[in-house]
Amino acid sequence: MEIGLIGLPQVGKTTLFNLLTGASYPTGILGETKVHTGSAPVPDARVDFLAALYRPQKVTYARVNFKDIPGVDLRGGEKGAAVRFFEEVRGADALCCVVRAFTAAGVPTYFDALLPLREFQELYAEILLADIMLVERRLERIRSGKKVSKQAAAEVALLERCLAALNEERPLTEVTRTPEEEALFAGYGFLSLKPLLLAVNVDEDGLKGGYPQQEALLRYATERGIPVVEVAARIEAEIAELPPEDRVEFLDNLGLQEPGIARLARAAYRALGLISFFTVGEDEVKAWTVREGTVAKRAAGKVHSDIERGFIRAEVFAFDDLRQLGSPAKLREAGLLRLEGKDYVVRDGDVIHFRFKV
Ligand SMILES: Nc1nc2c(ncn2[C@@H]2O[C@H](COP(=O)(O)OP(=O)(O)O)[C@@H](O)[C@H]2O)c(=O)[nH]1
Ligand SMILES: [Mg+2]
Repeated sequence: MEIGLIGLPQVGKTTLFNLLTGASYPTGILGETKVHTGSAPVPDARVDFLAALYRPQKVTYARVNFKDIPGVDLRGGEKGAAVRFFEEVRGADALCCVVRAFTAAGVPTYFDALLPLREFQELYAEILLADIMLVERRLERIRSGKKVSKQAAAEVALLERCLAALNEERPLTEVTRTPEEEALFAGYGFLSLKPLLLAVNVDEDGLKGGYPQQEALLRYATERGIPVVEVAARIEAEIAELPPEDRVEFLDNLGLQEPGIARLARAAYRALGLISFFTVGEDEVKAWTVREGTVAKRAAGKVHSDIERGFIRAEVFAFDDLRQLGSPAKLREAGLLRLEGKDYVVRDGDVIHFRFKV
């Protein structure tokens, strides 16, 4: 599960990537060509709560992978200039577009002024254009083929519907498809089919008092169902250098309860359709990642293949019930401890103990 970070050059993608993954790649490189990959913990207050309760030796958060690619430079002017940059994120499961809403004297701006909405619109247009080019290429290939099979005809009809949507500036998520068409879709790596989120990289002023185009940007994203996370990458990087006990105070001064990258990591996790269940004990409290809709037996397989094979029952309670009542014993008294079978659909926040025999 990987999120591709995309954006114009010098908007703070690598700074954000470093913050998320704990890496320390150089930032501020003009004409950057390197691609970085790494994984980021998904901060979760529920895990913290469980850790405080069970006092385990080890605490493990969920993780998501990020890929940081060179900034898309559109100033060459040729049509579809972004496509070659986007090739790096063809295989990503979701995209996070980073836009610049910070001022910094030494960092060249892409436009004459700070225009985060315009950045996003231009990038979004490039995403749609990249898909248009892909559809057109595929249509051409099918049409130039000699045999016209039934499947090819079905594919042409689908691709034409795609083209119509894209030309109306609608992403491919809005094209309705039958299950058969869904299968045809799978192999293409269309960009506008991927969940998209928007990270706005702000400075301290932006955090406290807003930034240019803020309202219009938020409206534009909301209208399209695109989640927005505002982060202050540079300041957060500075705060991350401080000893942990000082961090809270600095975040507090900025009016933040937690770092923006925590929100970003969680938004990415959600955009990927992922949920967490927890296992608890004296040795480890751990968040496990499954897709929404995963059944108990499959979830057990995440923990160990033996547990999936020898699955008997899942003992389940909801994290929120535990937080309310305070202890597993009280949950039992209240009848909130459930025994579930192999087809139980795991919910986000379930605390599970698997019973199995080998
Ligand atoms: N003042 C300020 N500078 C930032 C911020 N984020 C990134 N920068 C600086 O902007 C430059 C470009 O950052 P980088 O992460 O390399 O951007 P990328 O090209 O999008 O990967 C670097 O000099 C960063 O230190 C921010 O939030 N505030
Ligand atoms: Mg970079």
